[in-house]
Amino acid sequence: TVEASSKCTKCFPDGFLWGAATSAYQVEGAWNTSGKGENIWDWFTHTYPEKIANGSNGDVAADSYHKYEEDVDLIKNLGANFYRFSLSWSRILPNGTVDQINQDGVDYYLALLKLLKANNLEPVVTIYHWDLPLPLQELGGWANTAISDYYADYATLCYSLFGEYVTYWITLNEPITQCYYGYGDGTHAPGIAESGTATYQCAHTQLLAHAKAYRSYNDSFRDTQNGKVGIVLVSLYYEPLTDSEEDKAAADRGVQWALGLFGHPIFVGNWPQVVIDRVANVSAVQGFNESRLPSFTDEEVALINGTQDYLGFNYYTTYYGTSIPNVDVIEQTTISYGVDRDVISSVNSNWTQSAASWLYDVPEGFRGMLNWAKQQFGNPDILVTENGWADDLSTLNDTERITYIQGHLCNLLKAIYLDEVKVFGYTHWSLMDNFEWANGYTEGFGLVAVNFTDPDRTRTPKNSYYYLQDIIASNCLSNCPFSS
Ligand code: PNW
Repeated sequence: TVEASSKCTKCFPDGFLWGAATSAYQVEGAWNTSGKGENIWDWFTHTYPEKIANGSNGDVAADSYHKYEEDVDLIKNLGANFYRFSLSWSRILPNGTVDQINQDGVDYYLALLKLLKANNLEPVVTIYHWDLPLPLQELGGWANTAISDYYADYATLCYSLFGEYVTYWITLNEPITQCYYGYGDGTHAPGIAESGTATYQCAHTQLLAHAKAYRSYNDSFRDTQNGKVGIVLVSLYYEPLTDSEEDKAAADRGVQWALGLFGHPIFVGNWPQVVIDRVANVSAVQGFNESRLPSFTDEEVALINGTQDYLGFNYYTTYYGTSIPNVDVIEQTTISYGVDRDVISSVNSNWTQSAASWLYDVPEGFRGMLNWAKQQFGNPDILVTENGWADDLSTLNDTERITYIQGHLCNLLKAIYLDEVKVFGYTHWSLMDNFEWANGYTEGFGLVAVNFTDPDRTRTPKNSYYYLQDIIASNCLSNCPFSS
């Protein structure tokens, strides 16, 4: 009946913000033109094409360097309030350092920012989305704490060049993903596979980098620019495999080793205690003199703590967690993040799997994860900065993505109204199909399809684009039954 269906329509709070996201390496292309320097993804894809599906790369990608006007039109027509995109460090600073600025790169971002402003769209600007300038990798990249100072210099330059246009800054995108895939299993640039050591060193440096950039904004820009600075964190959510206390603890460790690893130092102070204790104990068993987890000095704990105006929060999927059988035997010889963490993941055969092998449609996990962040991090203001679904590139009738969006937005509404999680906006990943890192162009997260064999990189909205357009226009979601 009409009454029943209107009861099942729920609206988002007034002023709720809607947007869609991309990142520089994944969409811009123009990898070596207009003065851009080489970054680790240029180097990684060119040097190890066998590590990327079909040997592809981001040399041209969606060609957003040349087609940003169309991208802005797509955001505008979606009805969104904002566009989340990232700055390419090596496009602005070809060597990674502030002694040489590439004016063409600066002009590109100024043009994009001015066009957004002219269209009444807010930029949500990610300063760093995994594309470290190659000269800084040659110094050790994120395994070297000195990189945190180069990053802070770069971020400070971004505030001074672009800050008059920017309300929402994001310092770093998903440090756990870069530190794990880039320094832990080596499937992402820079291809280092030392998860028991380099992953933690990378995390340590990225936290220092974030904190220094946040402090720089506070000290020199906040008074005049009045923006907000946050970090984007992600984790797989874990449900305990059974009701046992052991499985509950395992599920919690699964989240602590990702969301907790970065959120705890920022929102609470220092690493999560379970991470400190376990890495120290396992390191000792293995014969190390010190924990493989780098420690923070008291000054560094204080430097990092409180460096957030909001939490940028990405959620994709959920697994079941249980601990590793005989972990006490395995840990004697295996030096790894996975053994330190002590979680085995599994899935429910009822969950729909996407074209990305790791991504299942588990919408309740979104609500669970938001509550985890609320509870552990003192109920922060949250901007959902990514949430999305992968299918194969030719699917314009993307019913699975529509189902995914509907389920996740319904759980977001429950988190807002039933659980009082303070979420003020939602960003879909991605605005358009793009270079999906090691999976290249074999799967698409876009609301808009891009024809990657067409030199013009023609963009075509999928059905999900129009579905989300309707939700944004009404600020309401249908078919989401709950009462409060
Ligand atoms: C994010 N996980 O990465 C990145 O921010 C994007 O650049 C990327 O294209 C997008 O999600 C889709 O992969 C993630 O295992 C990688 O939960 C892995 C996970 C989550 C996000």
